[in-house]
Amino acid sequence: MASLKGPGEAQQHDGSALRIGIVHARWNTSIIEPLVAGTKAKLLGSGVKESNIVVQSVPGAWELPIACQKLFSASQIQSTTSSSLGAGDLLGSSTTDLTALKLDSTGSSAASSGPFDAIIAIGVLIKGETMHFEYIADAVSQGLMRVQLDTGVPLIFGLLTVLNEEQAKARAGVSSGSHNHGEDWGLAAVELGVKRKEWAAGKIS
Ligand code: DLZ
Repeated sequence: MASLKGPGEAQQHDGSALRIGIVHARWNTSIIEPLVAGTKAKLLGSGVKESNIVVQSVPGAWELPIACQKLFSASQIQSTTSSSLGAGDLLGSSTTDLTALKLDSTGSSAASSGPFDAIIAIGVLIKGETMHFEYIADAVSQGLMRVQLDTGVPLIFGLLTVLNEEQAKARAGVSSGSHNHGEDWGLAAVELGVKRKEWAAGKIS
């Protein structure tokens, strides 16, 4: 019987016009590495060009929200310095930074030097014996959602919050027969990146 869990049948979306950022924590590196690899594999498999995938790291999950926010701003600055401004922000209701969004004649951001179409935040929080885990997990989750809604850029939630290393391995495709959740995050980034562009252009398919 098919599992109730998971995003259902994978949807195919063409990621060839997208620029995607990956920001990952370095804590629990042995789990982070396969998650990032699984994410990248699905981005590339969906047509995202290698040169349009930018990977940055931060020490721990706590740093993910600020890093995602500032990386997005940096991509906007990069886009305005590499060419003149477009017609304005059609992509979201953001109050910060989006005035600098560069659009081409089709209303899309130019992939290689344009602002990111989606950012994937990847971290692994493993519960210890103190309350650290609870505080970080809650704050990071809320921080990532805030960045997503403030910027209007899809921010994929690649934060594993697990009780032990075994659970982490089972979600990173490391344990035999287990599924790598990074693959789902890569697909989600492409789907949301494509849909956001369409919605921004007033297209509802
Ligand atoms: C301090 C800490 C602890 C205890 N556990 C984790 C963890 O399981 N996963 C993770 O990504 N980061 C952890 N950190 C580090 C914090 O996220 C952060 O990097 C530091 O507190 C410095 O701000």
